Amino acid sequence: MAWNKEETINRSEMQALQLAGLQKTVSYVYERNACYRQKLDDHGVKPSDIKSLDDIKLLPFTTKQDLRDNYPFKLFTASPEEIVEYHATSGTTGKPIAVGYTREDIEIWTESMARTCAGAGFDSNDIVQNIFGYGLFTGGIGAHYGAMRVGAGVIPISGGNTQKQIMLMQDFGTTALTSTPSFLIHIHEVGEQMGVDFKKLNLKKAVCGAEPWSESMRQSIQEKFGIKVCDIYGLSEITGPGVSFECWEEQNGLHINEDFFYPEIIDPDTGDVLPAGAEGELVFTTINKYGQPLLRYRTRDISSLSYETCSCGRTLVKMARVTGRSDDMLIIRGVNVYPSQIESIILKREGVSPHYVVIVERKGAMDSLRIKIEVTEEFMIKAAADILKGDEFDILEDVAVVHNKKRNLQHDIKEAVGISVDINLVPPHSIPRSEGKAKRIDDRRTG
Ligand code: DLL
Repeated sequence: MAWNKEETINRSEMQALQLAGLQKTVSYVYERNACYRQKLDDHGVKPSDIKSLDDIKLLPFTTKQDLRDNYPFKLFTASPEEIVEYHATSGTTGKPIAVGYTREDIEIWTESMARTCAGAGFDSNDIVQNIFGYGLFTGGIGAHYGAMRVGAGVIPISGGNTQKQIMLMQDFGTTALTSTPSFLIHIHEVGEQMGVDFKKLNLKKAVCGAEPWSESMRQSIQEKFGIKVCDIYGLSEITGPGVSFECWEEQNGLHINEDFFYPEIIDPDTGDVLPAGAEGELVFTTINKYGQPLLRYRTRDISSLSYETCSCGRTLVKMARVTGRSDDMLIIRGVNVYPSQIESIILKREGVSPHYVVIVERKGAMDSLRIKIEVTEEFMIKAAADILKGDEFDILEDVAVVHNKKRNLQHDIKEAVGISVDINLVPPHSIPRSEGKAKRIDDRRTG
């Protein structure tokens, strides 16, 4: 069930809201922020030039570099007295990107997250274990605001503490989870070792996101926990989690809260706006934000838009699952490769786990890909038992199984992605686990 009436209004009503929001935002940043005024003047555009939604094309893009150059607060439009909350991105190198919210921004964020939670079937009967990290990362607090708004009871456990996560699921009778998908897989793995059958717990649903993941990973989580899982997308710069969300009914594409965040898809090379259905870089303009509104922010995330009707009744445009960031995209011998393409193949094979790292190396002038994948515990136990028994035939059979697994994976990846890869099958638990976003790429190329 939709949470707000704006989720089901018709296209012309939505466009009227969007145009009003866009005009207000452009005037607001022009009047209140010197950097934006300069940028718009340099571009030769005035707020009064925005007469239709199409005129958004007149506006310059904003990039991550603009936010870095103006770190921490130079792109804020609200005064310090108006800002009530700060967050920052988790950038691994250099300074993070700072974001600030006014009271109105927190309200919009909370409503976006309430729509997300309601979209995934959360309500006042639910006990939500919020595994997204609390702190500067927007995941924990964003999910907390939304789950509370739909009336659920929130357990603010944050990330990490795997055994305690499992204990609370059992003791508190958790019904709903919010987490990165990779950490849920880790929780399941630890629980299995403790002899926990997650399907016998009260768990029913989850909202997962914050990192690229595949449809096969969703199927795997649904199957392992016996729950239904909806995707959630967002980025700190725009609002945090809740920019878009999947509905329980279709689980196929994410409805964008487009009355708050106006989406475009552009060709990442030329900046040209692409039509509905075309794949390209997602760009958002916040049209209802006061702390740090962003005009045509280039997300680097690759997706496409669909205006087709959805059986859930929402009319909000849908974006396709984000397969990866354009800066996560590896170009190997001229071929574009996303780790999530590889993930969906790995997950279809038996005997290997969803724990993998894609290693990029340069040998001479050639880039090559090596994928480290853990074999499953069951497979390892059988092989170890055969070695202990000393039965040569069984041991040889295990070696043949490993060999075939490698060959089949190599074949499937070559078919799907178009390049040859090396496969390293490694023992269970040998790849480091993350408590938040998983690190899937190890790029060892220099220069
Ligand atoms: O990850 C906000 C968030 C928290 C989203 C909790 C969903 C749930 P950042 O740390 O700024 O914010 O990272 C944003 O993460 O540009 C995408 O590249 C990636 N990302 C987020 N959600 C998804 C998703 C949060 N569902 C960056 N699928 C974004 C794929 C995602 N990638």
